[in-house]
Amino acid sequence: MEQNEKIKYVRGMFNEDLKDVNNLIVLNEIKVKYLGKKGITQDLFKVMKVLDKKEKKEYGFLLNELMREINQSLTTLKEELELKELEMKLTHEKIDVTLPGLNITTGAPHPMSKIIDEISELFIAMGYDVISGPEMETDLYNFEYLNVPKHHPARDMQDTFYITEEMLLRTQTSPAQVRTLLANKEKGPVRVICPGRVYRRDNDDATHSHQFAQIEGLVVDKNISMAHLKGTLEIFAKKLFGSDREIRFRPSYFPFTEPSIEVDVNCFNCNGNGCAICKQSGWIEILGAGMVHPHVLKMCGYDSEVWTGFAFGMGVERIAMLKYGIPDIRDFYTNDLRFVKQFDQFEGGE
Ligand code: 2NM
Repeated sequence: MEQNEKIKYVRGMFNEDLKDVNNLIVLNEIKVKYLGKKGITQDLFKVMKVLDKKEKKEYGFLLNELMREINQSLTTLKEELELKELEMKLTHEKIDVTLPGLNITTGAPHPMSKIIDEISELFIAMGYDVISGPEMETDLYNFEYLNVPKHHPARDMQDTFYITEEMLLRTQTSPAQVRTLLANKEKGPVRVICPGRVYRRDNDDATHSHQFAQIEGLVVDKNISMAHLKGTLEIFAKKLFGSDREIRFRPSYFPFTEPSIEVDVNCFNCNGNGCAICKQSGWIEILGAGMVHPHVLKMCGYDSEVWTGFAFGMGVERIAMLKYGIPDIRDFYTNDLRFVKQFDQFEGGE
């Protein structure tokens, strides 16, 4: 019964080996050692060939029993080890929900977008439409329709970017308003503002830029007077610079308005007493305006005996610099995120 002893021996050896198994890798090595193609149990099967019938029956029975035991032990141990490894993973990979989160950086609207939106909203609330027009314009819309005479210095090569003799970069947004008046087939009332980029041949410095933003407004209706203009701009000044603000008109000149005025707001910093911001005058210039020149209305197809209108125009950067205390116009264009980020905290109005 030498072959039966072999089975006993293998069983003993297997049980000894099993004691050292403490992970799934070693378990698999043991599995290959005993059950693999060249494994120990294969050798035990080879013995069958040389046995007689009676021996074969007894040996086969014992061998089957061993195989069952080995399979059973390996399966049980595998399940135990898998469970142990899962538990290890769960304790080690636990998520600490008290750890601080990652910083998510968010964008902030550019101060120019903020102020343009705020100003637009306040005119929209008064019933204005917001219009836009091309930045590349013709001499006709930019100058001729606006009553800017042929030899006015603004038309000079020194002051305007010409593309050809006829085409130019608009020097104000008014040509868009001219287009609105011309397109109004019924020649009915018009109430629009036009925010947009304009271009002038200036040398850039802290207060000048060859490209800047303007917001111009235009109201045309029957019986529109300077009083409407003053009331409108007062609402604008109070909304943007605080409810204590007052405005004053000073006479001025624009070819497209008659009379023409400059508009000042009393200083929001010193309340009109005099400080560095208002240069000790108590007043700050915020825009130009006037009653639309009858000739401009006529050229656009309006009977100037029936229709009158007011118009105004402001430089947006200048307004934003005053409101936010920005010292240099170039800060708007250099895209320093530290600059832009500061305006996250500002909310429009009072
Ligand atoms: C200003 C000052 C005064 C103005 C005039 C017009 C138009 F198209 F109706 F004639 N739009 N804007 C105007 C008037 C602009 O900017 C300082």
